[in-house]
Amino acid sequence: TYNGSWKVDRNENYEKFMEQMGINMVKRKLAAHDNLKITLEQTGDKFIVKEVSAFRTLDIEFTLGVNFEYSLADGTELSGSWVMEGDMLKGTFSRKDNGKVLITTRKIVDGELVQTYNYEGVDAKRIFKRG
Ligand code: MYR
Repeated sequence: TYNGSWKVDRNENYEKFMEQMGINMVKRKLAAHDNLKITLEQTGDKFIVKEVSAFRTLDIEFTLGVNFEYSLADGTELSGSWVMEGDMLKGTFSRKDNGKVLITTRKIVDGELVQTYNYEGVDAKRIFKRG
């Protein structure tokens, strides 16, 4: 189960990914150390995600397979949805400003929550521990 609180422990290639997203260097440096904590609460196909970081606190609600809107901390707006593929969550979102697609997945691996990101050929990971 994904339920519970997860604190980011480490990143892989996240700065390159943010660069591909067009985030400037100052913001990338800050975002690499955002102390992101997410709390996931799944009930059937509905999820509530509480996101807390150095930048903001917000609650997101979505239903698997149903489109919703989400804004990144820099204001970039995305629209898309999460689906379950086996025991992995897969999110397909497109940017409203340029139509380009961001793919993200969440999976539990050895007790850690591994979130992958792909945008325009660049892959990254953020790995979270319970806490
Ligand atoms: C959630 O489930 O946490 C809410 C929906 C997440 C949508 C996609 C998140 C992509 C975040 C990319 C960070 C990019 C920083 C440049």
